[in-house]
Amino acid sequence: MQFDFVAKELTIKLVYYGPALSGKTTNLQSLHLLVDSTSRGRLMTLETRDDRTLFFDMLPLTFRSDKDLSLRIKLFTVPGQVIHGSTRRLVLQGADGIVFVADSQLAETANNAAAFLDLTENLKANGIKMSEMPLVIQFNKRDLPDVRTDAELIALARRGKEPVFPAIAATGKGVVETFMGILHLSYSTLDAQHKLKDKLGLGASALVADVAGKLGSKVTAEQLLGARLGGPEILRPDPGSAP
Ligand SMILES: Nc1nc2c(ncn2[C@@H]2O[C@H](COP(=O)(O)OP(=O)(O)OP(=O)(O)O)[C@@H](O)[C@H]2O)c(=O)[nH]1
Ligand SMILES: [Mg+2]
Repeated sequence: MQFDFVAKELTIKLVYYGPALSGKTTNLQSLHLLVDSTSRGRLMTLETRDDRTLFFDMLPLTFRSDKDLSLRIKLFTVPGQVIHGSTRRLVLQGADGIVFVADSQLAETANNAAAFLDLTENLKANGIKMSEMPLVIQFNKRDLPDVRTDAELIALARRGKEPVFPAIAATGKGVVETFMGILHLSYSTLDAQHKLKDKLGLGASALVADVAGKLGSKVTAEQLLGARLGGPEILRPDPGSAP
């Protein structure tokens, strides 16, 4: 997090992490299409010829709240391919929250688990405990055959404390819900550490309602956050529920 007192500008960094081809870049592309041009910056991508992320993608979003506060959200993706481990560690630095994009296909279960372990290790290498990092899990590619069942995902969501969101990033389904989930959790965590509500006059729920409105969402912030599987409330994450 960075806060510029003169400009009243708060910058939050959120990172989309997960195995290769799970749909991290697609999440950012879908958000880029949804956000109107006054709030979004250029989506920067650096890919190989076959569309694999080489370094990272970055999408900057800017929202001005009615409290005259400017909120900049920088969304990053990491490259999922196993060989890019050190790049993932670099991109993770300074993250205020993480979306773990898991691939729902049964055949990808082991790759999800390996990427989750890789995330834990990279956070540790950066001196951060998994339990201290706001984290939401997205199960993407719900449209494909041979995927983990809804019941299985609900059971997994109930076992862990991380909010779990289903998605079809390719059509945009669940993308805003996931984004709101991590924004709410990250801002709540920053608020608890830095008393942002007292200092800036803006709490997590008001922030999410504001951003949802500016995203042109037809449903309320509560409905977006309520799209998580298996639980009514967003809680602080605990470690130990690898997807
Ligand atoms: N069927 C289906 N395909 C999807 C979905 N989301 C993404 N894809 C496809 O999956 C492929 C990989 O998506 P990317 O977004 O490039 O994956 P990535 O996680 O950024 O991959 P790396 O950059 O290699 O880590 C692309 O062909 C996408 O179109 C989805 O919800 N359903
Ligand atoms: Mg990518």
